[in-house]
Amino acid sequence: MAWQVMLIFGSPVQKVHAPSHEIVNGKAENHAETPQRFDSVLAQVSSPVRAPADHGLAPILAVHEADYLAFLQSAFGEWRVAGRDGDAIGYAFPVRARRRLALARIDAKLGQFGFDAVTPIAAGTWEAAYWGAQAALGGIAAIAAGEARQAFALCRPPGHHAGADYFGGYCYLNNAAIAARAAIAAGMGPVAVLDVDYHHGNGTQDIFYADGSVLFVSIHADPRTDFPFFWGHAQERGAGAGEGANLNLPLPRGTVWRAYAGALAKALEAIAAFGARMLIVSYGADTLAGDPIAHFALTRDDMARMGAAIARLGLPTLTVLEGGYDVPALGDNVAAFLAGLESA
Ligand code: SP5
Ligand code: ZN
Repeated sequence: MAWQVMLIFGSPVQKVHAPSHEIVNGKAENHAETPQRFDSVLAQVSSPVRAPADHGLAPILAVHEADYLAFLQSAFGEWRVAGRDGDAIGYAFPVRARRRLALARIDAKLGQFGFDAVTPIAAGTWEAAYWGAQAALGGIAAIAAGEARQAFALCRPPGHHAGADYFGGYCYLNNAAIAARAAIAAGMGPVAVLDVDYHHGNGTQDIFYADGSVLFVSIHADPRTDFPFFWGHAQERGAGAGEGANLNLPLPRGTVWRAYAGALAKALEAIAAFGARMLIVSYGADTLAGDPIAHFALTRDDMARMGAAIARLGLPTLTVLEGGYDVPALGDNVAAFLAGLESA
């Protein structure tokens, strides 16, 4: 077994994002995406976690719109100025035609830039999301410099539901997309993003949908039954220059390893056929049996199998953390996946 160096990046600043509630199924529930997730992973990873260097806003602006980033930075302050308690959550959303409008009220802006009621903006949201993105960029920089063949970015809040100009699904900045663009800028392309979170990575799909320079492949719960509902269907294959560079592999609730492994084989085949020279994995541990908000039935041993299968591609790989809400088990599940990745 050839053990490769896996460098791990994360910043304690990422823990300052701590929304109290989300609105789901008509009720205010405790927010599932907690700072304790960071600690659960920190306690189980095998090597020390490095605080990333500050790569600044430029690599984030390569993915996200400037007005959206300005909104993320000012939203919580505007919410307070409007006299509101608690965290900022929108209540009206532009279904008919989302377009640039000069909106005045924070409530209007929350709807303009957000697509759900489960993703509050709290006091430290911007700082935490910013440093999560820097963790992903730290991983790319380390691989680009030849310091490591693999890296793991302990990104929370997660990123794969965030688009160029929208937040949602507990995500604000798309860490995987920011890393992919940075890898291309460093001459490491072609890049493939493999998304194995339980939920479809709609933000990553949207960012690269008409691009063609990045292959996006996602294995996820069928959006006919599961969040994010409006993206992730098998017929979404990319557009224009990105035609054919988007592959969705939806699976039913209750999926176990046997069926999952079949989809994973198709995903890996597509990545090889694309000629990827760099891989970014959006890893969510919400595919395991017992996750409180998701409905697949993979096991911890399956995490090691999944990691090993991905490693057989033989590509330099950055893994970024997405979901996984069984907090006490999260660290062990991530560690099992990373051990699999290192074992091939
Ligand atoms: C990154 C990521 O995994 N985001 C997932 C966001 C999904 N949030 C909405 C899921 C709602 C599921 N409802 C379960 C209610 C249990 N009390
Ligand atoms: Zn998820």
